[in-house]
Amino acid sequence: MPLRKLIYSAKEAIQDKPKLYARLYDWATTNPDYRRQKREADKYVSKFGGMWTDHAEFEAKLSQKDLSPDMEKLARKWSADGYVIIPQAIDHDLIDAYMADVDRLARQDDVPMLITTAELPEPTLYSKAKQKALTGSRLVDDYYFSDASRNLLLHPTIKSFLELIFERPGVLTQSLRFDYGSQQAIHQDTAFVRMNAPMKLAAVWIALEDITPNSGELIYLPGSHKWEGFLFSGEFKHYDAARDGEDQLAEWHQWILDEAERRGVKPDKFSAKKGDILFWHAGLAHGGAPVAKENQDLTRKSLVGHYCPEGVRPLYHYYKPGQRRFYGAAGSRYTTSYYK
Ligand SMILES: O=C(O)CCC(=O)C(=O)O
Repeated sequence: MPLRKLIYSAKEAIQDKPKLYARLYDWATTNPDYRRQKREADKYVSKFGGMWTDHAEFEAKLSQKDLSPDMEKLARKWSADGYVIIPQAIDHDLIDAYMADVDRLARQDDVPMLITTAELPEPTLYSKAKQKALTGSRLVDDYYFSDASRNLLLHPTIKSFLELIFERPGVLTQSLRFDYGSQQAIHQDTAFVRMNAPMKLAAVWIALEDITPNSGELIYLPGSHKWEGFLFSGEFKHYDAARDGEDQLAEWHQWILDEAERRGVKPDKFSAKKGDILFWHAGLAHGGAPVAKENQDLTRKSLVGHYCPEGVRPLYHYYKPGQRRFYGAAGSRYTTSYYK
């Protein structure tokens, strides 16, 4: 039996026993970094650990680092609010080169770039027209084909911030290119962007154009990276449709909204200019603002990258063993769940 089938059969056999599942899952996906964090579980808000910026001794750790005043400010903001914005981090020329490269690649028959959306059971071949027609659709992992995409997603400013928070180089594990607002409900990435150390995850949102008001801006709940309390099937940070069911997903979305109300936190909007970037923490609740009918034609061009530190792996390396491969570029590594 192929390895992938075997993994799925084993998963199916135990998915109605969450405690056993959690134990076997921990064993199958273990890594030393995560084990260390779990040993210090009482030092983090989350029992799943976190980055050094989430540690109870953050201030002491910060004082031991020889950071520039700018980096220190970013670390403090990240620790407190779970996001940071760096205006004009990316040259417009690099963005223009990227947009042109994706258009060029889309015209090549031998470049099977894919888009995904919640409405489609499987990813489908990318075209601009499909991206427009399918609400919330995103071109995935174009960095696999495009040097210009890697120039953005592995930009020196992005790499140095990731190294600050991870204390190790970041590994690019997924990208999403949107031309229109995602309109995705507010969520925490720990549910869907699954790593074998759930809290060792960060994302960047790169504005590819000046973002028009009401085009479905990125929205986020400051400080929500510290909100804990909901676990799928009572055990997990990540969501699994077969194991947890749709009802739990709806409950979790509602839990985030209820927490926001209880704590009096209102969503902020990223009113970005082309070249601005926003990093968010694994636990930061965020989503795409709804777009009114009369604004559906407004573009909202953005590129999202998701990263883990070296030493951590995305979960798809386990459930799609054929994708368990890292590639190198500009002193950084990347991996993809979609292409070979
Ligand atoms: O860009 C957006 O609207 C949301 C993107 C997002 O939620 C994600 O990449 O996790």
